[in-house]
Amino acid sequence: AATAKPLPAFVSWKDASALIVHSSSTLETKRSAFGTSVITPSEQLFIRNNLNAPDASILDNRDAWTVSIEGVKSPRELSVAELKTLGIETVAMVLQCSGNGRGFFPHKPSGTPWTVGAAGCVVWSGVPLKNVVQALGGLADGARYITGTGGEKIPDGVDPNSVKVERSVPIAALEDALLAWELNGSPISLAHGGPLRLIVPGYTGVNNIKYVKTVAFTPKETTAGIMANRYRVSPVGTKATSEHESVLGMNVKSWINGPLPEDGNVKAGRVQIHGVAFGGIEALRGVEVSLDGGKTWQAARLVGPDLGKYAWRQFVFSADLKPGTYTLASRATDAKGTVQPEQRVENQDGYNNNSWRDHAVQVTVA
Ligand code: MSS
Repeated sequence: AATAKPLPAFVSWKDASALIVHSSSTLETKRSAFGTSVITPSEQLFIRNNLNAPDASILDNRDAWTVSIEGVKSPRELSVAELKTLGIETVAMVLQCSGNGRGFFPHKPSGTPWTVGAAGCVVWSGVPLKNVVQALGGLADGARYITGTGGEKIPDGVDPNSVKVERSVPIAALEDALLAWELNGSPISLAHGGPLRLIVPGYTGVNNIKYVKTVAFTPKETTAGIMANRYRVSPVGTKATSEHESVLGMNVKSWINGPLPEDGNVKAGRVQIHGVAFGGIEALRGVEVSLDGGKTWQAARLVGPDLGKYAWRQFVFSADLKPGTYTLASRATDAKGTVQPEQRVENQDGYNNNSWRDHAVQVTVA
């Protein structure tokens, strides 16, 4: 067996036993590490960076970091210290990479083959972005998108537009967006986007811009490559263009985290089947469990505190299992009544996989 890769230096503080190191910029939480509490500890949270993180010295004086706010009546730069005077809000939410579940696509898309662990439920604290807009005189006319830009250094000799991390989300996201400086009760680490991160609850990971340098309220989506022709849902065999759907709001999803095949045989008798379920951009209504590969379903019980519409809930289904082989599946429903589908939507780059069948697990009870 291949030996596990060591933790990259910028995340050396992470819990190696809870993580799969795919590369120096992609780390996945092990399915068995999600546990049954609600919050994913920062030490266990996945990492995905498109560019090298900026130098750690940007954390030396966090309050001095500035973000430029554009597309408002009085555009200007604000320091984190100033932002801290404008309000405080806290949100618990699922942070999930658009490509989580890519590893289940049969055509083996390029990109990290995440199974379930490019996701976590975390708590951010910062200032509501709408407070900042208000302090700067309100939105400029024609603002239809929130366009956030990351603070990475662009490598020499490459076209900035092709690599910079800049994403646009619909202006409706202003309702719940934050400029956050805290993650799970600590100042945000460099790896997760400190000193300041744009948080867009309900939207896929890529829309949550780390080391945010500019927030612009724009009439159009950015033409940066990461928006214009990447992170789009295009048919298998076709290259994505701006005509294809962008990864924005997350869809309803759940998966089982225990028992898992990797834990070996399950002892016959009472078994607590548990996992996580979330509505994505909608709230969660409920989740069902199947012991027979999706032929029959029964309601599972949501456990632990409800941390709001953007957080996930842990669920449990208590079953008496006789010896045999079982295909355990879970299926969530969001507040609008949309049910997690059986099948993934096939697409070239392996985005938005919420297929309950792909996430089912086979266990042997003995
Ligand atoms: N930001 C920045 N600035 N840069 C980069 O690269 N990435 C993305 C986000 N943000 C980036 C950013 C992605 S892509 C993701 S997922 C996320 O982030 C992650 O997070 P963490 O913290 O976990 O690492 Mo996919 O959709």
